[in-house]
Amino acid sequence: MTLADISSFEFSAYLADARESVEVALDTSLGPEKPKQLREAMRYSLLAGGKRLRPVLCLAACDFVGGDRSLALPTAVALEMIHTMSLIHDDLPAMDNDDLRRGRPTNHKVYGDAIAILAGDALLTRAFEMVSLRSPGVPADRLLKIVGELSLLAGAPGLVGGQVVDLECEGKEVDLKTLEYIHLHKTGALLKACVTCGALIGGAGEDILKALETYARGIGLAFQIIDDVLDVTASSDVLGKTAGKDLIADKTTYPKLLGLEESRKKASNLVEEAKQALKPWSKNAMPLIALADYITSRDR
Ligand code: GRG
Repeated sequence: MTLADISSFEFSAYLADARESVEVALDTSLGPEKPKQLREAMRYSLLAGGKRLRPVLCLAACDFVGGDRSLALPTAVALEMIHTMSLIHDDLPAMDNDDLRRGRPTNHKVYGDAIAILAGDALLTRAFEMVSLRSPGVPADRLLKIVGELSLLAGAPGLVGGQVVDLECEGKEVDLKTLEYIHLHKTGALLKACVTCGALIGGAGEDILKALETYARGIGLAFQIIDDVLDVTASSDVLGKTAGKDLIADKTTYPKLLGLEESRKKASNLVEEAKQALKPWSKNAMPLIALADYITSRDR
């Protein structure tokens, strides 16, 4: 990629456009669920804003392989549903016990623990409905692969496994290897699924999928390192969630093990490695490259 390519690519316009289509699709993804309380609890968290990084990554991966982005929207919505349900459950008293998320009281603070758990469950199952029943125009074999990806990312090999190790490690000495395991599962697995699913919908071949896996590993780990850094350096107002939580919960983080500067350096090196993986396709990769940079430059 030349410097002219980089400067002519309008990342903020790209991001705004992708986010707008995601917001519309999220809004229409929830029908008139009954009972009303469940519907409200699902909408409360799903439509509470957030950076929408995961669905945007899915769309960008579809763009990257020359796919039709509109076909990837239901899957992008599914990925944001899984992310949102994981936040609802993570905030529960039995887990991270938090009362602020996306700048508002957490789901269980508004609807109670039982409804929050069930709203999370309903979003998780709705995610699979979005892919299997609400993705017109996508060949069935691609949808089946995506259902497989989502199953792996959400369950024991992904989010749930990472969360359990994270909970087990609270208040204990944790080495870098274990910390990396937690982050790659709790956070990295979802980001990997976003790019893999977007690329699968666009009809990516094995070589591109392999390169995207390397890209996703880099941005996934970098994203969580920056999350740890922001937990120390940013305010709750800017983050929209409780700052300083890792220290309170006695969690091992990258800043705790490496210090702030080294953590930032590590994140930046990982992002460089991620971008490097896409070099053979650099012209089409501008949105994914810009998203990788956004991960380290973000302030919330
Ligand atoms: C998926 C079945 C299933 C269960 C979930 C609770 C749990 C198991 C896992 C916890 C996963 C978790 C909360 C990881 C943290 C990831 C993270 C850094 C989230 C913050 O993401 P942002 O900053 O948030 O992108 P916004 O609000 O912008 O979307």
